[in-house]
Amino acid sequence: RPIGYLDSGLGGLTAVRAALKLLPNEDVVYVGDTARMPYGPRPQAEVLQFTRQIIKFLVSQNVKAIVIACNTATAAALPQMQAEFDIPIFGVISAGVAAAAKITRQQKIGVIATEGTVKSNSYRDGLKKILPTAAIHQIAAPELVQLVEKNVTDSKQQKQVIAEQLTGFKNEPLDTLILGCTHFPLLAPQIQAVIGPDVQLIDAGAAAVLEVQKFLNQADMRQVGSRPDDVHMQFYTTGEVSIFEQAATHWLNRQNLQ
Ligand code: DGN
Repeated sequence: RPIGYLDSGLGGLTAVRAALKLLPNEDVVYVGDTARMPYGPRPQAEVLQFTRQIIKFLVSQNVKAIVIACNTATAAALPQMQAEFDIPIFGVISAGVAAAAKITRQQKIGVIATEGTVKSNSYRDGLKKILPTAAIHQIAAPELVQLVEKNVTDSKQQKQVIAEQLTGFKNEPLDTLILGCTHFPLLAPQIQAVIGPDVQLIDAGAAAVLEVQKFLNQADMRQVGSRPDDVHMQFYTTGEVSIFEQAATHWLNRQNLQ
């Protein structure tokens, strides 16, 4: 049985990318809700409703576990979805929090995310529980989502938008920066170039897949039999198929997607 992933668009592919490395034998069903993205500016109740719809679809595809590979949806819906569905459901925020808490040295932590995730304060609250004295600085960076969704590959334009979105960190020296939107790891090298080489970047989606790996091992739910080059991956989008396929192929660095 496959593992299900969902996002508002292409961002959850960063979790799939991590899964290709960490869970190379596991089949994948992915849903990108491109027609209704971005989730960031939407009310939490609406994001919760969308998340529930997609989880119902994934359950109908007979998945054995689900990763809500979207921080905005995790912030809006995770505990409720875990209560409603009788299947293991993972979010990305607690994994990102744990990874950042482990790696930070000076407890100066930045978070870039969507408006919805920043407003929810999920990262701040999660970090404060582990590191009560940490300095946490959150910034909404919705334009970075558009860079990915619009498949902007011009490095000058990328750099300019990233620098603009991160200006709020100018007077905030950081040692760790949480990429609190699953779209952002696709721009990690460019973000690193703007923020400087000394700041450690945290990929929350990849951290979540690590949790899934641990869970599957413990629960003895690993898929056996299929080889990494034989793994079945199915992608669904609510938006324009050809645009999604082109961008997903580019970002996932794969030849062809189904
Ligand atoms: N990729 C989603 C996240 O991690 O929050 C959000 C992107 C969006 O819909 N704005």
